[in-house]
Amino acid sequence: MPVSLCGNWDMVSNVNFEGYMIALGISLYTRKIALKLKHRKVIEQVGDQYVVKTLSTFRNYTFSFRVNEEFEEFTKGLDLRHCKSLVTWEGNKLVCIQEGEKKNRGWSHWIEDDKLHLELHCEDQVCKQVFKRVI
Ligand code: YOG
Repeated sequence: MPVSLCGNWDMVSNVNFEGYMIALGISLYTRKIALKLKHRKVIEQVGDQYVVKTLSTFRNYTFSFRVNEEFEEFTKGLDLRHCKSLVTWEGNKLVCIQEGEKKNRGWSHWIEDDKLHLELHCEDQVCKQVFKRVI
């Protein structure tokens, strides 16, 4: 059984978020605002259903899924795209593939050294985020 990702997590680093946003076609104006944000990740699990919230002072993004079950994702408040998404466990990593207009889009979450790690990728861009646990 993989280690639980559940909890409240605050961003401590965010490498190449700019490149990731450019790959998603986010405007310069929005990128300037988004780059300054510290995201909070709230991950909850009820039965086999996960709820992942990404919170910030600018916008929030919440979605839920069941592992191994494809779902329709709409990235409301983000790049406003529809994806067919699938989340699976690959070893200790929770891996999401977001199939849609953008090639090679997805993310993976894992815990390392008591920190929550997130790698976001789109086309040839990789963004690496690290979060520390908060109460
Ligand atoms: O995490 O998808 O935990 O989906 C990625 C934003 C910025 C809005 C943030 C708001 C991509 C403006 C979500 C940031 C750029 C820029 C806080 C990361 C789009 C718009 C919401 C993410 C996964 C895995 C959950």
